[in-house]
This record gives sequence, C-alpha cells and structure tokens, in this order.
Amino acid sequence: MVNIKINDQPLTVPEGITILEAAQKAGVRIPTLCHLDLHDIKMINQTASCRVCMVEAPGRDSLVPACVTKVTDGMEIRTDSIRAITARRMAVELLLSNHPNECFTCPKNLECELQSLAKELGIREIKWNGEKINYPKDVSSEAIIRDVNKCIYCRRCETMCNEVQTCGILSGIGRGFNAFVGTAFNIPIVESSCTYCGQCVAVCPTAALTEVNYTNKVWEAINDPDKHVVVQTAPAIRVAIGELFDMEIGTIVTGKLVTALKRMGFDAVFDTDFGADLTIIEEASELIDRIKNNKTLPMLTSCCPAWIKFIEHQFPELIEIPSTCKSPHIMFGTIVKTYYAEKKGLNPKDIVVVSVMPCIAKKAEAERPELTKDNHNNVDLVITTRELGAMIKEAGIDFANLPDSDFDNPLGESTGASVIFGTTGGVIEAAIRTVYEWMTGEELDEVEFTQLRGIKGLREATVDIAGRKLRIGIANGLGNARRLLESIRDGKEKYDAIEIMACPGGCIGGGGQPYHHGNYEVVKKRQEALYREDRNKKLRKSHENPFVKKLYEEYLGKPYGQKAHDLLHTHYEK
Ligand code: HC1
Ligand code: SF4
Repeated sequence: MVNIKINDQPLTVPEGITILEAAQKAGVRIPTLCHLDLHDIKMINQTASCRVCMVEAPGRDSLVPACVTKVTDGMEIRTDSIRAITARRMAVELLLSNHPNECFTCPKNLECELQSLAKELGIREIKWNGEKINYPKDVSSEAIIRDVNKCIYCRRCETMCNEVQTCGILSGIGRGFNAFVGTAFNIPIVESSCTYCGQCVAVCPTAALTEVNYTNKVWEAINDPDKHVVVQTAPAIRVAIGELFDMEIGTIVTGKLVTALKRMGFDAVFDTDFGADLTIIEEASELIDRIKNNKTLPMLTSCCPAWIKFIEHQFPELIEIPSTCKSPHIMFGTIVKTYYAEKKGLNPKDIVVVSVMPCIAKKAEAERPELTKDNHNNVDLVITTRELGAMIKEAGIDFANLPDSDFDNPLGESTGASVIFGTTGGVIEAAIRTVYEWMTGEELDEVEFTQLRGIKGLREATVDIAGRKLRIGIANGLGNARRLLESIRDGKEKYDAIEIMACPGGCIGGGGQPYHHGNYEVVKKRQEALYREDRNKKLRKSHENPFVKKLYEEYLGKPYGQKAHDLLHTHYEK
C-alpha cells in the first residue's frame, strides 16, 4: 500500500494502481475519453491518446495523464487546479478544432462522449479552426457506417475488435494529422472479414462508427396503406429499452413495449420469443438426431449472425457443426410470410416484417441470400433497440408511463425458455429443457440448469440425460469463441453441444443496445432481469407453447420433418 493525497484528501491505496483508479476509489471524478476499462470482459483501452485526464502531480513536477500514471508513495495529486483544468480543456478544444462541427445532425447527438465532455468542461468556443480531413463515409454494408472524419483516434474500437473479439479488422492508418482507425488499406467494410458484431460501435465515443439507420424506412412502411406491417421484438429488448427512458436498469418493460408498438401503428405486434420456442423444437430435434445417429457433434446452437460470419471467415473447417436451424427472428419472418399470410389471406409481398433487435449483425443477416424465400426477404427491416427508442420519442409517446398490453396472437405467445435466449447460456439451457424431457420421457422437476448460467466468457458444464452425460461448452464474445473453436478443431476438447454468442454477455450486451458507457454492471442487470422474466412465466419449456404446437398441427407437420426443413432450416458455406 502507498500513502497519497488527492486534492488534499489523504488516502492509502494499493501500490501499482493508476492515479485514475485511486481517484475513483476516493470518489473524485477525472474525466476521460479514450480510456475504457471493461475488466469483466478484459477490455482495457489504455492508449492515453486523448490527454483529457491530465492532472497535476507536483512530486513529478508536471502534468501527467491519470489513466497511465501509477501512484507512488507520498504523491500529492491535484485534479482541480487551474493548470489541470486548463490542460483538460485544451485537450478537448484541440479535438474539437478538427472535428466536424455538425452536432445537430449527428447520429450521436446527445449520446456523444466528446460532446458531453465539452459541456462538462464548460467549453463555450472552439478557439482554433483546425484543418479537417474529408473522407467519404463508408456506407458499403447494411449494418455499419464508418465516418472516419469523426474518429478521434481513441482506439477503443481497435482494442475491442482485435483483443476482445480477435477479429483483426480495425487498425490505425496514416500518420499525424491524417491518422484514423480503419479497415486494412481503408477498404470498404463490406469487403473485410467484419462479422458486424457491432462491439466497435458499442464503444466508439463519437459517431465514427454507427449502425445503419432504418427508422425512416419503418415509418414509410407503417404509413403505406398497402402494406401490412408486422413487428417482432427480440428477447433482450424488454430488459433494456427502459434505459432510454431513464427507467431503472434491469426494469422489465414487455407490456409497455407492446403498447408503444401498437400506438406507433404496426398492424401486428408479435414476439421473436415465439420464433425462439419454434427454434428450440427444431434444434432439440436436430441435437437428438445427431446424438442418436452418430452424426457430427458438437452441435452449435443457431442464433447469432456474427458467429456465422466468424466461422465462415475464420473456421471454415468447422462449418458442419452449426445447427442448420435459421435464427429465431428469421424463422419467425418465414412463418409470417407463409402460415400467417395464408391465414390472413395476404400476399407475402404486401407484408413488411420489422425485427427489433439488440444486434447490428441482424441487419446484414436479413439480407443473406440463403435466408430469402421466393425472391423476397423473410425479414425486411431490422432496427436496433436504440433506433426503436428514437422512434418512440419521435412519436411523442411517454414510454415510462404507458399501460401494459399483450402481444397479438397467434405469434405472440412465448415461454420462459425463449426469454432467456437473450443471455449467454440461455439458448442451450432452453434447448436442454426440451431435449431432457424428450430423451427421458420424464417431466423435469427443476427447469433451471444453473450449471449453464453465469457471465464468464468461457464456461463448460455437464448435464446428465438418461445416464448420458452431455458435455456443453458456452462462449460469449468472439475471442472466447475462438478459444472454444480452436480446442474443438485441435481435438483437445470434446463437446456434445456448444453455444456461442458474439457479444459479451450474449444479446443483452449487443451492439444495438442502449450505450452502457463503460458500466458493465448494466449488462449483468439485464441478465438478472431475463432470468426474472423466465421465472414469471407460466410456461417455461418451448415444447409447451400452445401456439407452436398448433403451428405444427395446422401447417408444419412433424417437427424436423420435410416442411419444417424447407422453411426453417438453412445451410452455411465455406
Ligand atoms: Fe438474440 Fe435471438 S436471442 S439472437 O440473442 O436467437 O439479437 O435478444 O432476437 O433471432 O430469439 C438477438 C436477443 C434474438 C434471434 C432470439
Ligand atoms: Fe470488429 Fe465486430 Fe466492429 Fe466488425 S463489427 S470491425 S468484427 S468489432
């Protein structure tokens, strides 16, 4: 331990920590911009490039960046001296001097960390009119827009992409004034091996990286009298969207969400959770088939479009392990454009399916040619939680005070198993609830498989089913997925089933969720909320969903049968 003083306050703190960490312990805020410490997922961006955290450390006789300077015994630090405050202001003023001056129209308006800092530091004029770079925006993909003119070179995206997600898409380009973080040789992102996981977007402090915005297209569809517009909401939305309306983190707002969507004018408000229950019927059948008939194991649960791209680009030799099931929202879209269209007497071409997802990669997934049917998309438009929040605000809806409503039927009913899809470990737990009962013929006494739960990036567990011990591997975050897949590829580990979610925490930590601004506790609270919602449900196993059963009786026939294969399964290519 060492003894230091911060703004005259004596403190005893562990040796080796930084001034920034010591100040946090003392309850003294030192503003930062490039710095980001998400230690739960081992994402530490410590580039010290923005110089916003400058403090006076007289023992050192200079201004030092608090984020990388370690405390030493006897150090007397001032964060509130005019010298420190002026240095911090100047760092932000310099950043603003060559930053596009377009806050009014910027997609990050009021969510930009640079903008908030300018406010916090009381900056009232941009003193210098610096030269500005002027590169075209990269609008090559359906998922992510890169506007490098807004890059402040904090390198958070680079750390996230390369060290946490291990994708290696982003790195520093150019020197000095012209430097920015971009794809190799600044190629359009669509030509790179980007998975569209969106985690770079989640940590970008400005609007250098944002999702492609489809809100206008959704408004146009809603206002087109010739279109029947169906909306579905992913499991993870209901425990996160309340944050955009200043509700307590982890509040479950399912009923308010449905009311808001109905007031916005959607013709039918359905639940992706129905699609998740349907996915489990097919996926559980597939796993049992693979186990009983000695087919390829492990089976990787379907769901996450970013891992599909990750496997295609990085582990093509393992392309046989993913389940052939489409992801739940795509299955759902398929059922809307077939079964539901027939029931309602609608031409599928007149139906617009909108998915509200915590995920940016789903935007690109919906456009994959193998997931379209008869030349039309199964899902037409994907918007993120943030985009839906913006639309609700545009519509003038007082979200926090809305009454609750129920989803429409027949595609709005769901079980607790589908709710937990939104967290790491949830998809495989939902599958195991069904596999267990189908393989043993016995009813589960306890539906919660706690050995599959947690937030750690890489986990494994064993589940005993009729004397057969199923080995299960779970990874969240693509770096952990890489470790899991390498151990399988190299024959070091053998699993029967694995679950991979590209985003740390699973979909609750998706790139389209409300920004957590470096507070990972937010993701943990969303996870707890999903488990609460599961416990609140009357039905907790996917095969008990009465509307899913009816769908098979009326339309699909046998689970994992021919029609189900034609409509609900797909294939991936090396
Ligand atoms: Fe997910 Fe899924 S759970 S992928 O995490 O399988 O995005 O929430 O909608 O499709 O159901 C995301 C969440 C979501 C799908 C489901
Ligand atoms: Fe990397 Fe994911 Fe961002 Fe693509 S979306 S650049 S893979 S972090």
